[in-house]
Amino acid sequence: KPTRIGLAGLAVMGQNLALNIAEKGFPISVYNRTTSKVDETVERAKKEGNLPLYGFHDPESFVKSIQKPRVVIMLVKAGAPVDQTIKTLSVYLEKGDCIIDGGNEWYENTERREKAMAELGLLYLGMGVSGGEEGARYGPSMMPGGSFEAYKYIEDILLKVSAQVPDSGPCVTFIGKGGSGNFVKMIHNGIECGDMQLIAEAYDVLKSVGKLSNEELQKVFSEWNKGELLSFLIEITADIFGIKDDKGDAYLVDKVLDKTGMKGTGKWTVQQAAELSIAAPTIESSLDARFLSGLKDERVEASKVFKAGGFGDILTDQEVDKSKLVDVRQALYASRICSYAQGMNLIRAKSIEKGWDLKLGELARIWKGGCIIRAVFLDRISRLMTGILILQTFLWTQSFRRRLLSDSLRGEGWYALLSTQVSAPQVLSTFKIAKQSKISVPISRRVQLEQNSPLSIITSAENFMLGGASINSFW
Ligand code: NBP
Repeated sequence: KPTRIGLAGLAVMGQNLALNIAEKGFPISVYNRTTSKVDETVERAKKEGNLPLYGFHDPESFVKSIQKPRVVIMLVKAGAPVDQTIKTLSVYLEKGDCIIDGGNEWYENTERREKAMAELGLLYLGMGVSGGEEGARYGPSMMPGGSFEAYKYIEDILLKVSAQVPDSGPCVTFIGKGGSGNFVKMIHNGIECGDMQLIAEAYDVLKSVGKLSNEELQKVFSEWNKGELLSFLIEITADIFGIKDDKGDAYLVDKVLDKTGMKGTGKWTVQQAAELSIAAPTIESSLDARFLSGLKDERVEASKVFKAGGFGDILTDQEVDKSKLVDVRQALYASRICSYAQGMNLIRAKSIEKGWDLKLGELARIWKGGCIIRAVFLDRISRLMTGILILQTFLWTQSFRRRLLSDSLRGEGWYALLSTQVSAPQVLSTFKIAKQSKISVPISRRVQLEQNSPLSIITSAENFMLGGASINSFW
């Protein structure tokens, strides 16, 4: 009996998504260039409850095992491997069949392939899938874009396989035409980069200025995760502070090298921001931080010069009231709202340019579960989409950037060079401007250049104090 759907590409994402689909009762055929992964997946399907998953070692029998019109999801590395896989499979596909690229593909590649497939009478979808390994296995957020007809073929599968959020339904919706599904997923990843940077900055303030221990940090983040910051990334941040290394005598977080790379979607997001003339300062800052983190050797050298010049730690020598410092929570919340709004602004601008007619509230809804940026406040973003866009436009002003730079120049040249990285305080001060409050937010910042700690510019504790103004009252 033919299977309902096929999946080609059985690395982390493909293997788990195939098992998820099978578990939801849709018989699935699977294929991978390296056949050992096919056997591995079949083995897992047996172990995880005799799931209806069938492995094939050659592309022809794989394609022919699927019911017509055939639908094949590809989950291979973006770029040339996708073209290669399409070439391999399309030989056996027939008019009306459909290929879905579930990877993090550049949206223009998807549009190019959709056209080429149409010439062969085949339908094509570019579908962002978020949630990593666990999401793929137990319920991801899915962003399909391209042929609506193709979407309709598999809507019933996607509705069951995606993450289910009790009050807002399955985390999937038809995004729009062309490469819109990939574009939206790319921006999702850009927002994720911004989120991670903001959390890292908050961590840095608490650890370096407040000198909170890992136990205290875990308590603070767990507490934050009970309120408006409730989200996947805050949750896993809280968890990591409690994990010891494999010898069990030191905390793992203190052993992680402060150096990171990137896979591409964050960079594409920033390139698109520039193309569309949309300000995305938090997302851009997060990318800058990654670039700088990669320069480990230079940073170690610079830290020696910095210390020799008498610029030690300005803040780490000061007594700080830890209980007040925990108000970084408010800064983080404000910053995250703005970061998500920057992403939404980018999507809106692209939607207008391409005539995609994307529904921003719907996007916030399908990001509420399954994906890495899931957060409780997306509920509000979903409802208040119009308001938040206006807010964001208001928030980012050139004059504010100038103010930051001039403040920095009064300090040291170092600061001026690097201050464009600052994201959380930018937001708070612009919040202040937006609210036209009279709260004074002193700007002072330092550059932390020691070995073993992230190169980051952080602001003094008082920068993070919102005084009497609460973010909740603002929006
Ligand atoms: P990878 O991105 O690591 O790709 C590995 C897969 O690509 C394997 O199945 C491999 O086959 C196949 N492949 C390659 Br590489 N070159 C090929 C070629 N020339 N022809 C055919 N197949 C080829 O896998 P992944 O991490 O599961 O990610 C899959 C997609 O999902 C990517 O676009 C990724 O960006 C995206 N994504 C990943 C995550 C995540 O958490 N990993 C999350 C969200 C989205 P082989 O076994 O024969 O080498």
